Amino acid sequence: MTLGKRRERERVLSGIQPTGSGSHLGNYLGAIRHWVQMQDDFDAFYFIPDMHAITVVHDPAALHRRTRETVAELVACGLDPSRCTLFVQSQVPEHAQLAWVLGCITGYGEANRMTQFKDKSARGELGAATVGLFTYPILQAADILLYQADRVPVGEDQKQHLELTRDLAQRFNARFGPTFTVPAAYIATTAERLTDLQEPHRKMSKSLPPGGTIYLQDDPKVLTKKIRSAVTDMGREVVVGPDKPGITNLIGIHAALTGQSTQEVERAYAGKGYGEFKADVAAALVATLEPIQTRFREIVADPGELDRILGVGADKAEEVASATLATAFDRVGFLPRARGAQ
Ligand code: ATP
Ligand code: LTN
Repeated sequence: MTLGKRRERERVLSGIQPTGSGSHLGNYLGAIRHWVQMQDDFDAFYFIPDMHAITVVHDPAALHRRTRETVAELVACGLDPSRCTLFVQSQVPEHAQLAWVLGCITGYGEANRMTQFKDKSARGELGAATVGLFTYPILQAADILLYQADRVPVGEDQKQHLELTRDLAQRFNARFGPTFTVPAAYIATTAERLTDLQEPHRKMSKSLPPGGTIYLQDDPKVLTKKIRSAVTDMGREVVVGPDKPGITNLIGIHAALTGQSTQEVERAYAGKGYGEFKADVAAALVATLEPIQTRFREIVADPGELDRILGVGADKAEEVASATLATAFDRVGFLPRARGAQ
């Protein structure tokens, strides 16, 4: 919150990258669906971190297309631009400006401890590690602190970046005076961490082969086929267990899609086999995704309207971001610019 002033609703902020071949079911069940629920109870800011997307090798045409498509997916899933602030990071220049200042209070060793940098820089297919990839978490801290976010709902993989954000906020406040809200993490439970259908020990991800990943845009036939050929485990009982990662994942998906607990799903399938269970998971999936897909096709067909929505979002975002940046610049001793001088 802007220090001194109390807001009526807590502010949340989160982002989803416009990378890969579209959002997947893990993104939806683990993140997007919660963002939709949060837009009424919170002052919600959601954005597309396109500047983060260029920290690994990328194709400009694909980034351009995926940025609009990601927005269309979010709206199709239920984000309502009149109830939340929806925007694209590169359209609000304050992100890069604050990142510079935060970079100047981040220790080199501190940045060097970030495990995502180590993981991604070790993966050759993403290209040689760049300075942008190294400073990725500092830009992420700027994303969060610019909006004085109280909570940041993200998956477990982002925990370390949130801790860095909190450290930087506290350090800046201590050194230059109270400026930033120190955000609380809001980490999705591991129960909602979907795994790959073909390799159920790994998280469902945009960067694994498509057979194990359910994309929100997969057509019903593909969805059914992916579930039918999902790796299952020894035995034939539909129960959760450490020795049954494939079935456990499918039970989690079924439960999340139908709003039941995993125990309820187990009870409903007592004495029934994998075949019947998988058919029902596929049907629940199609029932959830088909309406989203129909809306997506309508929304993405009107790029002018998408750009208009993003223009409104960027204006709303910039109002908050520019006020925070002005305070931060003042605190570190930058001279304010005289506007309209002749
Ligand atoms: P990649 O799959 O290439 O690692 P990603 O799918 O994690 O990328 P992001 O844009 O980094 O995509 O994540 C968007 C949100 O979705 C994050 O909050 C992340 O924690 C969540 N998320 C990603 N994968 C899963 C998953 N398998 N299960 C649950 N939540 C997930
Ligand atoms: N690194 C995040 C995406 C991201 C983000 C943010 C999430 C960039 N900036 C600010 C929350 C808040 C990811 O890979 N999921």
